[in-house]
Amino acid sequence: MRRPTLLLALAALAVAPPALAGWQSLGRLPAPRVTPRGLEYRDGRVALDVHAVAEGVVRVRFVPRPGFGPDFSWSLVEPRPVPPPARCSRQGAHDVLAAGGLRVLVDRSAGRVEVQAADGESLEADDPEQGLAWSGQVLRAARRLRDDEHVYGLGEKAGPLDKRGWQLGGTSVAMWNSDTYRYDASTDPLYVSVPFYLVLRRGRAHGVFLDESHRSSFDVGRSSPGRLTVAVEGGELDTYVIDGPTPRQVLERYTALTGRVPLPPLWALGYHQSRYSYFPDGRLRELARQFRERRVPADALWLDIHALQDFRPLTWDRERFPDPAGLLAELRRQGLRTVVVADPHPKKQPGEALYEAGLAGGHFVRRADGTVCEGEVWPARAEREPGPSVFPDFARPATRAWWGALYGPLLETGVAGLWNDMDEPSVFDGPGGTLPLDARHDADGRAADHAEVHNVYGQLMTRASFEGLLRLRPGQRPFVLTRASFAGGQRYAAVWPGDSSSDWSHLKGSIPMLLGLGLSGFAFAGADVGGFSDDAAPELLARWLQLGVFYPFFRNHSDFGTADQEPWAHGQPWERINRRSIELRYELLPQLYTALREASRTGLPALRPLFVDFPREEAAWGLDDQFLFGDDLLVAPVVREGQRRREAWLPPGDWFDFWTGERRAGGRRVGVEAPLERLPIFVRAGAFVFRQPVVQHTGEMPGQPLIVDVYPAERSEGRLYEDDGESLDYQRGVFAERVFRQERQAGLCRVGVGAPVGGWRPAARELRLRVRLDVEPRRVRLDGRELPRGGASPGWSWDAGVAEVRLPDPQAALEVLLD
Ligand code: MIG
Repeated sequence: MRRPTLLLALAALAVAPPALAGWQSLGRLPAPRVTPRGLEYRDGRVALDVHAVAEGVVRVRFVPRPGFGPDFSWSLVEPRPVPPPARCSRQGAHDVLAAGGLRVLVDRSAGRVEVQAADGESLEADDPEQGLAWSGQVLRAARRLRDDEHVYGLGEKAGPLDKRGWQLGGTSVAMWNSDTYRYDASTDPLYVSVPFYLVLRRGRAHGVFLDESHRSSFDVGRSSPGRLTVAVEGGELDTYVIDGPTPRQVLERYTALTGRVPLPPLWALGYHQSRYSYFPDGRLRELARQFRERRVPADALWLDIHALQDFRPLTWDRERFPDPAGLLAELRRQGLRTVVVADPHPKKQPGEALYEAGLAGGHFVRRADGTVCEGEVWPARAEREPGPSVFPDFARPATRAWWGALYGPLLETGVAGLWNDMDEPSVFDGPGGTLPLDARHDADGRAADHAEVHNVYGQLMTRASFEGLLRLRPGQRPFVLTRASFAGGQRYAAVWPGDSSSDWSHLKGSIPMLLGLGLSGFAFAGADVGGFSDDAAPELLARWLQLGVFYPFFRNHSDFGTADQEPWAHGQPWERINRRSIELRYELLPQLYTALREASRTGLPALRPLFVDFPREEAAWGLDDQFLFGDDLLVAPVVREGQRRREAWLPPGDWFDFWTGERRAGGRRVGVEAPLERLPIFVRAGAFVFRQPVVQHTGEMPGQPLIVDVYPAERSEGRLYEDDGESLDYQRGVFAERVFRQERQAGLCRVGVGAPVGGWRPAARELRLRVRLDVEPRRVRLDGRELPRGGASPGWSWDAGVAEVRLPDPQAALEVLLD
């Protein structure tokens, strides 16, 4: 489903030669004003600023107007970084700004800008033929694109990981949040817009962020192979160039600017079961009973729009759910939390409290003529009393506060998390499927139209939800899932890429899509496991569950009227296979949690493409059917029906088959078995893999043994992060972080565990160090004392190449010697 003709028109405009389409280009610039932040050009026609922003970050801001409006951003974290000192000079034909390790060169006579790294490496440069140009409201930047540059990110995009295209044929994408039911690999745009990309050239990385919410497009070498053209249909061309040189550094700096995913509550990382829609209450009770009786682990059940009275947000259908509080409490006693859908379209219902309060508070988006904007969404499709909806103006702080407080009764009913859907916003009978572009928003006192607010509407709704949850449940981590968002929205909600289909192309396509989201700041994301529309065949569901184990967010969800998609829906052997997949997720939770903590601290996504860790390996640049999960696991999913074996590329170094323990030399492609029961997974040599025994839900984790698999290397280090899993105390240092080390030489292996850092300690438990060795050790010593062999704890045993050392976890430093 290709949608917007407008965008095609825009793309055509963007590539037409200036003279033909009425484009004006920047041309000669006047002498700049030099300020403490950098260079500022004004000539009564255009304004161009070249500013230092932070270490490794510069900003190039342009409007074809005499000056800039307020310096406003929908995405940046406030307060903004304090800029490093800037040195401005004139060198040959250029004005030069040197700041934070970057140099910006402005060629005044041609009106061209170039950004270089301190070592002289050219990162970004205007295309020599076309630089900055404009036509009416449309602003365009044409940049040089070199043959050896690979381009990643750009948010939620179907298609290949490298936006240069499968064969460097280029791609062209737009930023315009869209409800795209039954999309496919060629549909663009989708629900989430992130105008940020990462460029990798011969192993060196930098990033470019366009801080503008108006509709934009990115032509990555498609119309012209040597050119990357960015066009925006309003606002400013406000660009941040972010240096690496490593991909990690680019991600760290981009997320320092726009924010990072907050650490989710532990339960949100468990397995979630959803469908459109589970009802009535008895169905939920039955579902809970099935999960527990069949011993399929799960942490949350989801309620979709049939749980609401006539599809109206923030209500309950009292016939289907006469006692929601009772039901939710019953589920909770079984370790199951409940997440409820909360859409942005209350019904226009005169006399009803929500609508009246919204009207009285001036909370709804208005048409250009000042009347309240109406549109048909779900409440218009209700069987009883159908009618139009109105739309909260989430751009307005007072409206966000009002909406956030409306979740109070849901929380009192026992709801654990919120699901913001339809927040593009999707409006069935609206122009282009959304609100009119001239609809009026109130951006904290500044008048803004929907053309500006459209792309951030979902992001702002999730901000209202997240901040509302924080206020209603102080000290507890919020959980919000959203369909629409924008750069910076990673601070408020996890995302899922909407309405996929139950077919293999969508399973495969979810990998580059989620990798791209992770590279765009959205490190907490997951696609509908099993696919949304259509019926999932047994093999597809099994393989998708196996892949979903490694989605940061792991939810099985399916469309109205589709066949059952629960893990047991297809009988045996599928139920057994699917249970095993979900069990693996729970075993690996300590590892995943540590990886998400890292994402929340540095922006490094848990699910990431191999080039992030191996930027110099050419084989990694286009790989999007395998990925890294945390620092040490490499996953090569099965993406085709009937596939029982596949090839995987292993980066240089040694790798171990997760299932068989077999050592495989990397730096090449290897064949690997992929029986129906499991996906190929490899572990990096020197890894510490943190696991626990299978639990039925995260509430069962306290007191579980901590299992640490130690994969051989001469010397290596690993880190484990733990905390209470639900409160915000970790922000005040109430966590436990431990460093694990190994050293091996001539028949001796030393494993050291550091004392935990931080103010939290886990419940009493056993520590099981499982050390891989070539030969059976003669003895094992713990802090100098020899341990008995056998099943006791402390004690050790040997089985198939693994020495397992068991001891009560002292929560203090210890050392184990095996020789
Ligand atoms: O247009 O709430 O993407 O996950 O189940 C349908 C019902 C509205 C779209 C979401 C889907 C959800 C469905 N919603």
